[in-house]
Amino acid sequence: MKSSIFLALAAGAMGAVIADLPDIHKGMTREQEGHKVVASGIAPEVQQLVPLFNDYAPGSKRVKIRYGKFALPSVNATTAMSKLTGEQGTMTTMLGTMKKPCAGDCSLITMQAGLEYANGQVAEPSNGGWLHHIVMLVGGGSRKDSVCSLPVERFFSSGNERTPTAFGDVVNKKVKSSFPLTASDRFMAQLELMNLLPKPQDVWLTVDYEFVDGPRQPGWKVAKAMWLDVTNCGASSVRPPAGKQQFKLAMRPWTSQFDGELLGVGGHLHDGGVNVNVYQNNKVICDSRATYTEPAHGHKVKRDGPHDMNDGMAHIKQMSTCSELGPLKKGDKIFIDANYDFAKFAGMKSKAGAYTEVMGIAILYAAVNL
Ligand SMILES: [Cu+2]
Repeated sequence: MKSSIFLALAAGAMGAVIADLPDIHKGMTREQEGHKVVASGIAPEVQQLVPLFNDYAPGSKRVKIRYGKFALPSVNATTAMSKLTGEQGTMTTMLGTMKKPCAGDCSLITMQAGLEYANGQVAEPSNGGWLHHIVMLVGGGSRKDSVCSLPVERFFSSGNERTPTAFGDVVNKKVKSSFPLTASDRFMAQLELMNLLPKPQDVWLTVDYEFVDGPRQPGWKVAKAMWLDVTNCGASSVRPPAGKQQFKLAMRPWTSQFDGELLGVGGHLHDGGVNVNVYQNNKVICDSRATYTEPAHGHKVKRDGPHDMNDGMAHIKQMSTCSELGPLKKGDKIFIDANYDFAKFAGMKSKAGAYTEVMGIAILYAAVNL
């Protein structure tokens, strides 16, 4: 069971977001928000930050937790992982027990992943640090996944675009929801990081959590993440059909056990992808489309998902998202299909010249009545 869970989570860079959030930082610098840089020292494991969503969730707190350290190999080093993926400078790991923002009851409002160096300086592509992807799960008690029969719930994911995820309608405030946690919950993650520099570097994963302490707010709905995948509950990666430039990958419908409100959804594709359609009872409720970077030259690193590498190829820069999608009813059939066109957008190829595996995923968030 365990290995299949981890396989199912070996997904690529992911930006799950409820809405295209406006400037949530309200003009504050990182320092003003409370992010510390400790010159030639090590930044604290837990930092209190200024809350950003008090207007949605009165009394909310915001905290940054650092996880690590993680030793990134040089981009020139060949590792077991780089042999597998063809991507140099990467490392993957499972985090078994991660510190939570609260020990007892609290409710998550937003989360945002990041990457830092020892002193707290942001690790980003310009200085070599790449957050390839993270998928976070919560286990313990009666936790189970919303879509697949896993004894853990997949609730958060991010790629290097580091898009914040909201567990409620924090922009328009029409639906009140959060992701409640209890003392028995355990956080775990599947993580892939990457180095762009020709020297090893140590980095720390960060997660900024905004949350409300105490039991779930009366009358608030519960946020659920639905991991919709063309491999259904499989390993997410699909070998492109041989000899085809255009193809469609489709998922078996998932039947909702929930009543609630659909908050938002965004797709995930690899290069060559055009769009992900999300269906509710055979009607498209979101057409999540890929936009590509302009091709540029001078860099050899390949990667999965949105980025700005200069390797002479156009790559997926962003996937559009949809929000406020209306009601979700028990019995609704929800599914996706993913469309690829290698004639229009170049697909990734291995050194041997074969197309590498692709994905078709969408993460749908709903506020459900529980
Ligand atoms: Cu992927």
